Amino acid sequence: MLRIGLGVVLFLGGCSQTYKTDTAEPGFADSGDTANDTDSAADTDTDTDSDTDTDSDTDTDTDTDTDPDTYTDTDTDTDTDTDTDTDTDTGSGSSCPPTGPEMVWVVQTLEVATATNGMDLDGDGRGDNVMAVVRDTLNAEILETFPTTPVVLAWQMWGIDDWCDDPDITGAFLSPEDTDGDHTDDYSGTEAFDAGAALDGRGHAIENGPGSIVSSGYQFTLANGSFDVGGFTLVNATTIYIEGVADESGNSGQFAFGLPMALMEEIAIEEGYDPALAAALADLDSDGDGVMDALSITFDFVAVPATVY
Ligand SMILES: [Ca+2]
Ligand SMILES: [Ca+2]
Ligand SMILES: [Ca+2]
Ligand SMILES: [Ca+2]
Repeated sequence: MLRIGLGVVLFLGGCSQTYKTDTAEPGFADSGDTANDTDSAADTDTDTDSDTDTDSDTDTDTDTDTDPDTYTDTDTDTDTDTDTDTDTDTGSGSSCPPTGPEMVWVVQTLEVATATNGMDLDGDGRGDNVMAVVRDTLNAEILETFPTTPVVLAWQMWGIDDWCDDPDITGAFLSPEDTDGDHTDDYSGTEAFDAGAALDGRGHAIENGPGSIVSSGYQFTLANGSFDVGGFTLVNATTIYIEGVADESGNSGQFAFGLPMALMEEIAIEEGYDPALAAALADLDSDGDGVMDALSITFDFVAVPATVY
């Protein structure tokens, strides 16, 4: 999977990837090194502690602590630890909702990201978002069309065993319809949208892609997708990358892809621009032939819980 090119991974969530199963202070991941150990005792345990350790490291941890170690609540284990334990031993952190293997959110705000805030689509380590040159125009069109079209943009994720870290999840964009003719309740958190034949018998999007959650941030790649944005249907010439942070209260992140140059030439003509502009702006080579043929675009989005049927 071509995630190498994806630049900065969002780490907006707070969950540690470190889990402990062996001997140490409860709730602290022990790195086995002595970097944070400020007491005089030798560090004799062998786990992966990264906290600031001020006690003696010869105590015995008798609990079996397998939850993420960055929550802030009460330590419920019983051992001979004398340091200050600030993690949770009950696995009920706020940034990693423990329930539900699947969720749907409806996009409430969508805008083209700023020129300096693009995702890296070509793997050169720099963000790609050439369409930011028409950002103001596109964002104004999105604002205009969002309240008037019955079609909404929804994001679905399933197969989630652990909302902090799960190497194998599935996700999809959907373009379901708001059938009640009332957009004012679309972002209530409980609105249901009609996705029709886009869903399989289990209610999952038929066109989907693989993803993962690392430290509470999710990442996906989709081979295909289309987005009704600003009165145009945008299709992808490259893989679509999505990353963000999601929980039971909301979902925010970015997605990016390359727009086919030919499509952008058509849109330029429709909008009264010189189609040569599209070629001049093309910054991605989707087929590897050495000729730029696609225009990068990165969107920022914020979504709220919803359902699809
Ligand atoms: Ca790049
Ligand atoms: Ca999974
Ligand atoms: Ca509605
Ligand atoms: Ca090319």
